Amino acid sequence: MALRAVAVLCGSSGVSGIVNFTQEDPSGPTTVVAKIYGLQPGLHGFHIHALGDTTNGCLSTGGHFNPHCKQHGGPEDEDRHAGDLGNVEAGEDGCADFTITDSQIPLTGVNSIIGRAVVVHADSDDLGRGNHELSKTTGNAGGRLACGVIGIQASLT
Ligand SMILES: [Cu+2]
Ligand SMILES: [Zn+2]
Repeated sequence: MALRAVAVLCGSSGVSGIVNFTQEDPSGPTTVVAKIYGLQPGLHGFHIHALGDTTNGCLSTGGHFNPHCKQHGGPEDEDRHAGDLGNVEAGEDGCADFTITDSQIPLTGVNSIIGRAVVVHADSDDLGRGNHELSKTTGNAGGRLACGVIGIQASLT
């Protein structure tokens, strides 16, 4: 039975979107499919943040989800936060279609991302490779344009 979750992205910036999560097997990877609208063309950092708290907008969603106490990186890196999903790329129309399959963001178990938040940023994530002082913590991805709390959806049988 496939586990599913969804986050509806919104924010004060006019950016919106839907992020779908599917995990076919409780011990297997999670596939993320995102459609985001209203972005400036180009790359935008895309992460799971630790908290599902939007009482102060996207600012109150905490830092990147990091249950293993690692440094910031890219999704392919050994040393990365679990929540580091890299960048989405928006076209000239401001829309981004993004798909990734990742093993560090389960929908069940102690490291579940349910109840946490998805955040899309104003700038590109340097994946920890920039020389900026924020590279190893946030990828220097800039402001938080939109976010959404990850909620449980009905499972697919
Ligand atoms: Cu982020
Ligand atoms: Zn990170």
